[in-house]
Amino acid sequence: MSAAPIDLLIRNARVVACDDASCAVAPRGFIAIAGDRIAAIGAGDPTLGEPVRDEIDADGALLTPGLIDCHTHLVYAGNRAREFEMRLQGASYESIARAGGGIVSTVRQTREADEDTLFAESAVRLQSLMRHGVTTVEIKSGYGLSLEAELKSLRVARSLGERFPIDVRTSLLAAHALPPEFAGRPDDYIDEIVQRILPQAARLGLADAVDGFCDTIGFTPAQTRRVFEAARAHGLPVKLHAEQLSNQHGAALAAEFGALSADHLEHLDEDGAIAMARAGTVAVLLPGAYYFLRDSHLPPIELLRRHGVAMAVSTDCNPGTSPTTHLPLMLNMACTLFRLTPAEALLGVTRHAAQALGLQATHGTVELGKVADLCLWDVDQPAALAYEIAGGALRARFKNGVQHPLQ
Ligand code: DI6
Ligand code: FE
Repeated sequence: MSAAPIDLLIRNARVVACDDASCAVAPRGFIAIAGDRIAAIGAGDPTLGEPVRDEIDADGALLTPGLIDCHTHLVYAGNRAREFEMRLQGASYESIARAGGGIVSTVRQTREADEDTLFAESAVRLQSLMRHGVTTVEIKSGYGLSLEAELKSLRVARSLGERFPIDVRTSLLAAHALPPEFAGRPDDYIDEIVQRILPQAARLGLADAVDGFCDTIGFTPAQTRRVFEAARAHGLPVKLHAEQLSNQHGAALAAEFGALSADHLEHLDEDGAIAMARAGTVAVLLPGAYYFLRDSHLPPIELLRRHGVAMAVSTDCNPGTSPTTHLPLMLNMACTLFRLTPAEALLGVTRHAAQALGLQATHGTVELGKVADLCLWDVDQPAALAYEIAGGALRARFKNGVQHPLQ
């Protein structure tokens, strides 16, 4: 037992530990928390020399790491329900985007919203994520697409992390779509990103990483490379929306820059998977977008497994292709649609999601010395977390060692 005073003792918890093949559940035991860290883990009842400030009886509930949603676009204004109706009548996502709808319609609304409104609309989604067990979230910009509006979005993301008990990691996604004022001049917009937007975001400390959308309705590999070079020059790690609608070999490009992750990957080929494996780039799978677009081109899960690429699972929370804040539902979709095992899915929202954010040293597992971000679930076995369709099994959520009500 550690010498530090214990701030919180959780008794009678069954701790879940997963490897790539399966999840193991320890017999009932305890977790002791000192400050924001896990200070002791043990079987049965603890014999503590130190005073214990607070104590909780988990009564046999499963204990997992707090969930990590490593890919969201949750700062935006408005919604795209009208576009949803158009797609139900046969319009495609690409045709709507090419006709000036899609991402650009959210850009209009996000630019018009003042900072408080943008904060309030985004806070609703953030609180919903938290109710579903999320303790760390990545939030991208990408609905501003101008210096002012990109910085506004990143500031809102940062203040969400300050106002709510959740860690927010931000990514600058200025290279998400071509803003209307740059129509026909994509390379000029890339100049704007690399000369003004990215340096400012970096200087103000508003971006933890840089992302891009490399696709036929996004940016070319050559344009993406320029964004990555600027990120590198400013000491920021990169990640990429790659191979979502077509194969642009974006995953290999991302891997060349040592990317934290390459995301979507429905059209990834074997060379891309090999490049990712070599670089330690995590594959972030987004079954919500696959489902919502009624995609039928499955990401090559078997290739990723064969080459030992770590797989994460995330909501992709965004108004156009994945309007969801239910990360546990994504576990079910990852298994049902992509045939991940429940263990792979759970790793995908814990250890591998931490890796996708570069946080694996401190987050993503229930281990001595790690940050005490934890969830207690009213289920009998780990697979039940992926089995339930949008279930509500979360009993308690702890952020930095403190339990917060699930309002
Ligand atoms: N791929 C996506 O699925 C989201 N962004 C991207 O590059 C969709 C964004 C949107 O449609 O608003
Ligand atoms: Fe996305």
